[in-house]
Amino acid sequence: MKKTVFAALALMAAPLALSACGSDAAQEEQTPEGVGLVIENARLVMPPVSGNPAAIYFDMTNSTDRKIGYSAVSVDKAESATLHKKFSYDGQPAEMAELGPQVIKSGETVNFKPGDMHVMVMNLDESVKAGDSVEVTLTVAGGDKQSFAAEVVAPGEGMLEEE
Ligand SMILES: [Cu+2]
Repeated sequence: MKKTVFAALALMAAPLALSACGSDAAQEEQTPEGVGLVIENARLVMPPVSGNPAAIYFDMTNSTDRKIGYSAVSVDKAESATLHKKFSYDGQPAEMAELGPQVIKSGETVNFKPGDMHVMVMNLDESVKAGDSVEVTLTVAGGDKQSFAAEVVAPGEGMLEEE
């Protein structure tokens, strides 16, 4: 039913429909029912070497009028996952460390991105392949949870510059 309506609208507004055509499903906003964190561009980058950790990157915006603390993350089909950050100092090789509790302010956007914050994924199930999606769950202060889907991409496709 939805598709029929969309097709009819597209016919009436052909020039507009052209620009909307290119939108990739993975780029669409995932509006959570959860705690008011809006997650975009979530992707899990497979490790170049099987058995190594995978990394998840995403952009997260606090759409509420209060700050939100978060401290833990889990990923289905993985043994464990942690919030990580890559640090680099002048002239030193970059190092990663696990992050303690984090706070995202009202209206703030935090970018989990290569070379910076990421979710480190240990022992991802071998059945997971590029094109799949995995469910990522953040636990926020107070114990509420926020889940979102991350698209699985091959090594190199997610601007991987670590591991
Ligand atoms: Cu890491």
